[in-house]
Amino acid sequence: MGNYLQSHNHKKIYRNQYVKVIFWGVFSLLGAICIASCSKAPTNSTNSATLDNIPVYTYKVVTSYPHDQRAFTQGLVFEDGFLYEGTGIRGQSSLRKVELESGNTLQKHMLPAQFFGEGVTIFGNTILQLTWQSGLGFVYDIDTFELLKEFNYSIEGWGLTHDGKQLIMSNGSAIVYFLDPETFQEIKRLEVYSRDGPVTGLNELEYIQGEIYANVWQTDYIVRIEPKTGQVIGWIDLTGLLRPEDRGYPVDVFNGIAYDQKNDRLFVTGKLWPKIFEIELCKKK
Ligand SMILES: [Ca+2]
Repeated sequence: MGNYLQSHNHKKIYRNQYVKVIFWGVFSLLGAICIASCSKAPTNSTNSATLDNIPVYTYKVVTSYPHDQRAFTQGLVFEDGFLYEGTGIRGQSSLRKVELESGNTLQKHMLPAQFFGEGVTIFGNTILQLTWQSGLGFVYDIDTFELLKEFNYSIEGWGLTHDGKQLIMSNGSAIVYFLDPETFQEIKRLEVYSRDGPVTGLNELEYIQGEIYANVWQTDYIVRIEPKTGQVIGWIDLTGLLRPEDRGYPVDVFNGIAYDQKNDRLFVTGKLWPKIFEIELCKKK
């Protein structure tokens, strides 16, 4: 019996070692695949995605930067080495120029107290900023933040970006609106849809390499949208990005996507989050 047990135990040990080798082999392979699949460049190779085969991406944190934890982020863009941020809450809404590395606000314009600031985008030498329920948008000089003009719209204002020719706006629904940047009149609208139907709650936006990226309100997801059809061509799962140690005081939802086109860097943050993250995307499936 002793020999049998010894022999049996040896077999178990060998089997366990064999399993371990297989496990670490597969783990290493997956790691290699993940590294190989991570990309600073969020390429638009997903344009061929079908509804039954929409790629899912996870992320790798490249680095993080301080973010004003009083900033209720509603709009975020990166231009010529600086972040520009629009914040919300009536009485606290602002437009800011922010130094990325320090998180310091270099320039700030406060909105009149009745306005709840929303999405921002930089178009030419101007910064445009939406308000939530006032039907009013502002156009500022990018250098001085001087208010140049105002414009009106008939929907709620949430996210704002542009494709170089048209402004692209969200209002918390599944629709993205394309506006003329001179007249602010609607040119067209698209419903954003995935395999399971319309994707509602589209919030902060960023136009990146021919795609529209949109935060999905109250989730940790960004959808990548094909701008001609409205089809979702990728999901980015950012679960766990803000770690428990950064949640020691009230934080709100994930919101804020900015892209440094010159250096191909992708930044994300959230409302009242203490950090802005530079991330790379890793294809999950
Ligand atoms: Ca943005």
